[in-house]
Order: sequence, then structure tokens, then C-alpha cells
Amino acid sequence: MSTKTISVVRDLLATNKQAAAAIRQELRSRGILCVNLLSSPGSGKTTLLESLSGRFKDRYRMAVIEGDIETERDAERIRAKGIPAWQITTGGACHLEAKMVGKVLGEVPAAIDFLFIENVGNLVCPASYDLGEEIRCVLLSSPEGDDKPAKYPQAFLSADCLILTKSDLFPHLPFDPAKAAAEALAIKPGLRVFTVSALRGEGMDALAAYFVEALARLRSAGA
Ligand SMILES: Nc1nc2c(ncn2[C@@H]2O[C@H](COP(=O)(O)OP(=O)(O)OP(=O)(O)O)[C@@H](O)[C@H]2O)c(=O)[nH]1
Ligand SMILES: [Mg+2]
Ligand SMILES: [Zn+2]
Repeated sequence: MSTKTISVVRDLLATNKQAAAAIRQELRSRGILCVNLLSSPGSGKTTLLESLSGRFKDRYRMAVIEGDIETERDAERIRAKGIPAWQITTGGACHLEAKMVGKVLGEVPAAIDFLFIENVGNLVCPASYDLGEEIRCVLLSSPEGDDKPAKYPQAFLSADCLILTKSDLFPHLPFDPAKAAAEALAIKPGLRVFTVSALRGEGMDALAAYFVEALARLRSAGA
């Protein structure tokens, strides 16, 4: 990359940081916990949100911002669960940026507990874009292989939480969850690790409890 390219990228990221800081401040003042979900395409982000919606039903209010290159499909899946959802279609861009989230923020009801943002399926550049979230979760599904953390380190380094998904497939695949977790923890010590099957519901209670605890912390810090 030339010096000029590097400085343009740096300016873009600085502008994104400012927009993200404004979103974070706004959401904290509203007492809303924002979670950004990152992963390769098809790791199970939308299925995880569908499963969480069932767990939170009647106890917590959630809303979802969906990021995809094309189609309303993921937002439609979430709406089918009775959850408000906004679809951002990037028209080619392979990550969400804070300014895209900022545009829909005004429509998000004030009286919610959780705002989940499902990023565009991509384990690379979404890691560089702060969206104003409180918690960043990276998902790694068993069919992808347990060698991914070291190959895509930025996604794991920038995350607070690792969710190993599709645990129901563990018996059928050469995927070692302990190895994947250890490799991710070597990159980011302190990463919280969860193992789930959103399809079967296994591990979902512990993950939901993690978000509920984080919401309580956010609100007690703001009180
Ligand atoms: N066996 C199994 N399959 C799952 C699980 N979670 C999701 N899937 C399947 O994996 C496929 C992709 O799931 P999605 O939830 O659409 O993945 P995604 O990460 O939202 O995909 P993109 O939005 O396209 O990046 C679907 O066929 C799901 O049914 C799981 O826990 N176990
Ligand atoms: Mg999806
Ligand atoms: Zn991108």
C-alpha cells in the first residue's frame, strides 16, 4: 500500500471512530446494551438471534440491525419472531460502518434492553470498524475448522466474546472446541468463550445470562 492509501484508510477509520463514539454515548444514555456479531457467512448469527429472541421473550425487549450486501432475508427472519429489525444493505461493501448504524438509530425504540447488530458475513474487515457496541462477539462454527483464530487474528483480538456455534455437529466433524478456544485465548487473553447449538438450544442459557449481566453492569454504571 502506498503512503497515500494508508493515510486515507487511517482517516476513514478515524471518522468511523467518532461516529461510533457518538452511538455508544447515545445508547448508554438510553440504557441499551449493544452487541455486534461478527463471523464468516453462515456461521449462525441469524439463527443465534432467533434463538435468543425466544429466550428473552416476555422478559427483555430486543431489536436487531441486520447488515448484508443484498436482500432483506435476515431482517425478515427476525421480524417473523416478533422482533423489530432493520436491514442495512451495503450494496457491495463487505462490512458495516458506524454511520450506516447511525442512520437507523433514530428509528430504534427508546424502550428496549438489547440492540443486536449482525454484521455482514466476513471475518476480516468488520473487525476494523467500531459500530459503537458495548460487546463484540465473534462466532466460529464447527464446519469452518478449529484453525481459524490464528488465520484471522484481528477478529478474535477485537472481540470480547467467542461463540463456538453448531455444537450439535461436533461428533461429526474434526473440530476440537478446546483447540479453537485455546488458539483464540492466546490471541486475546480474557476472551469469554461460549459453546452453543442455536438449533438445539444447548449453551444458550449461559450466553443469554452473559448479555443480561452486561446489561445490568451498563445500567448500574450509568445510574
Ligand atoms: N447444525 C446446525 N446448523 C446451524 C446452527 N445454527 C445455524 N445453523 C445453520 O447454518 C446455516 C446458516 O445459518 P445462519 O444463521 O443463516 O448464518 P449467518 O451467520 O446468519 O449467515 P449470513 O448472514 O449469511 O452471514 C443455516 O442453514 C442454519 O440452519 C446450529 O446450531 N447447528
Ligand atoms: Mg445472517
Ligand atoms: Zn469490508
